[in-house]
Amino acid sequence: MDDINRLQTPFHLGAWIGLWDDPNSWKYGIGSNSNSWRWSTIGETTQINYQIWNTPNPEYQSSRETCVGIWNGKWYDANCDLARNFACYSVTQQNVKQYVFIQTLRTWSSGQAYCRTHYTDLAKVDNKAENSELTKTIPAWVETWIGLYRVPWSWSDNSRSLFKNWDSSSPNNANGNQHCVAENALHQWNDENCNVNKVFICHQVVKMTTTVRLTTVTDVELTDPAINAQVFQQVQ
Ligand SMILES: [Ca+2]
Ligand SMILES: [Ca+2]
Repeated sequence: MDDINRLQTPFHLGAWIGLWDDPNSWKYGIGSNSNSWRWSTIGETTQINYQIWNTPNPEYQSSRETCVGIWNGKWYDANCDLARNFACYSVTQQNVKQYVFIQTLRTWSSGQAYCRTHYTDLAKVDNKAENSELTKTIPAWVETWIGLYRVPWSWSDNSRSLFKNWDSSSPNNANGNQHCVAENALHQWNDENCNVNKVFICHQVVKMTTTVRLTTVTDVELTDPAINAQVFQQVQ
């Protein structure tokens, strides 16, 4: 809020700030940026980049969909709070993933906790063969959580602050194309279409210099460079 208070000029039509949900990181790829997809068991994406979306997913509807389910062999993003069946996996000694379909309705994170207790984690899928194996364990037309998720919104300068100041109706990803953030006259934030022209606010980090002024009472000759150096060393 100190930073917010430093933004003094109100802009009634909104001013762009550096928060965004770069669609190139999650809509068109598994990605490697901070707001891209991650596997539950490793907490990050893989270099393999295998994906099989049920288009138009992932679409991050209403800014609520950050967990992934599988349905008839294809993936979709959905609200993590929905109760769904889920798929766990464990790894054999031959390093082969074995998938287990759990026929109990749970939220994504509740399913994750169950899988971590009884197996390795929620299902991780790295290639087409594994996706087929997983699909075989799941009855047709049954929505099932897998271990893919993402943390949306990141800062343009790649800093890690989790602070948000959304207005009461944001973010909502209206029309499915609101991936950049502007602040209103009250300095509250709204997700909007990145292609709209707005004024914008930059930032830079200013180096602060501190000056210390000392008064000393002493008999020594302070103009002597050697003594001067000693005093300076003490002050440092
Ligand atoms: Ca979706
Ligand atoms: Ca919005």
